[in-house]
Amino acid sequence: MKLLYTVNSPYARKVRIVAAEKHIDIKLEPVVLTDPDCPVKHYNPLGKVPVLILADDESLYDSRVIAEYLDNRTPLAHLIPKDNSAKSAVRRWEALADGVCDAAVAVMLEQRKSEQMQDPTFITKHMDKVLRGLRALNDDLGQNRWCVGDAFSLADIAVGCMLGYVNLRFSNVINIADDYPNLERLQSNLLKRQSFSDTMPQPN
Ligand SMILES: N[C@@H](CCC(=O)N[C@@H](CS)C(=O)NCC(=O)O)C(=O)O
Repeated sequence: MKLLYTVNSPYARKVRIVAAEKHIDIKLEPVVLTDPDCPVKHYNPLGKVPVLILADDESLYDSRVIAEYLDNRTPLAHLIPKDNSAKSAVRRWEALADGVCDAAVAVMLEQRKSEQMQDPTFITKHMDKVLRGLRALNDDLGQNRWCVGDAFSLADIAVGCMLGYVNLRFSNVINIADDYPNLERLQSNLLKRQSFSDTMPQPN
């Protein structure tokens, strides 16, 4: 199996962490999405990473589909619970964490435009989603060690990848440690895991 990814994609990081936690060997192939020969569009019509290419050259996307596929590939250390309520809870945490990433990516892309081309209303609308999402995740976590129940799960991985991305792109305007202390505590627990420290975003 081969994963097409970019190093700072929070969605691709989620998949890389799931594979590492499940001890599943995947060949990692970094791609440049703007490269005219980039293979991603061939495997995913949406042109987005991550894409997992299977042995028969079939492909899987997006990150949620790939994470579930990998989780079911081995019985070891399930990251998505079997119990229906716990499973929905994990998926909801993941949906919110991914949604914060979607909004953060939208702000980042808008801010990369020349100043005259930027739409301040668009930026405010999407930054509000980021801030509301962080607040809800911080409050829902409370003093708990993990997002759902008393076990590490895909919910923690999704939230951790979102925090890594927010720190990477918005540490000048969002202070996780001061404003979201429960998420900061979760993040420092997560960073003790090799799967997280091996996949840290790289400022570019
Ligand atoms: N919902 C998708 C989101 C994937 C996504 O937006 N990836 C970004 C990189 S962070 C991308 O490939 N963007 C390129 C594009 O939109 O053309 C997932 O979970 O995999």
